[in-house]
Amino acid sequence: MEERSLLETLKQDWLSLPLLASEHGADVDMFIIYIHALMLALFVGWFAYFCLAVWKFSAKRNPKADHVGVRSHASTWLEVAVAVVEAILLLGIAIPMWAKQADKFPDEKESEVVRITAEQFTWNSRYSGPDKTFGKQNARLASQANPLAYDLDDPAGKDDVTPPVKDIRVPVNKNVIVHLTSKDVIHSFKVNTLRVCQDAIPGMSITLHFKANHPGRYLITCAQLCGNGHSSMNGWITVESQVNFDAWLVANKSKTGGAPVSFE
Ligand SMILES: [Cu+2]
Repeated sequence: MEERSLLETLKQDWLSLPLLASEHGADVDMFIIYIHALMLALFVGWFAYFCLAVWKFSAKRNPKADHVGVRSHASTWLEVAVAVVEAILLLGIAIPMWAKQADKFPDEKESEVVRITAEQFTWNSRYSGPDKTFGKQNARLASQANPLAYDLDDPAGKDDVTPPVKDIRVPVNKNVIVHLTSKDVIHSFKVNTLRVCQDAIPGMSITLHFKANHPGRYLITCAQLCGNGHSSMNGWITVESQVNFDAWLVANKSKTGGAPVSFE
């Protein structure tokens, strides 16, 4: 049997973290562990203080109330120490981690770029095809047959691939850049296994990136209450080999011919 490290046991058995399938996710998991360690220390510390107070200041031991109260400054220093630890977690770890994700984008040319459009209550994806250029979209072209308003005359869009809704795929061990938006209300694209969660906002295209390093089929959920079908707003992101991914794109290209498919 494969030996599991203490860290893996802690993550899986104690914290019940889901499978980790992305490169940056290891930092997120470590951060979750640090927060839990601080919470554990606070819990043990406060509980010990509570027991001490019940024992030390019982009516039997202190029949007469002391109106001066606490004379030592230990509690003040303890509070300062907790605030310092929290500041280190926020300024030293959380913000730099966020800045790294937000600023250090991989090169689009060397990445797989996918446009994901959220709508009540599903996920649409679109890939740019061999020319690596997405066809234009124009709000004036929106209709029931073309709800995401693709410009069907734009040559750049001729090789675009629009897979069926809720079926998003990415190659393993390759940087993926997502251009995320929403057709109607605010949604949030969340994939626990990839440690990815980003709001999708109508009128805005928000980019995010990740590198999935573990093949599998992972659940996409919507992490923003978005209407009465919110709980059913799921989808699947499949992480697979480049060969399988390319074959899937070709298969979908021939099926849809780059034209929009109908929505659920
Ligand atoms: Cu939603």
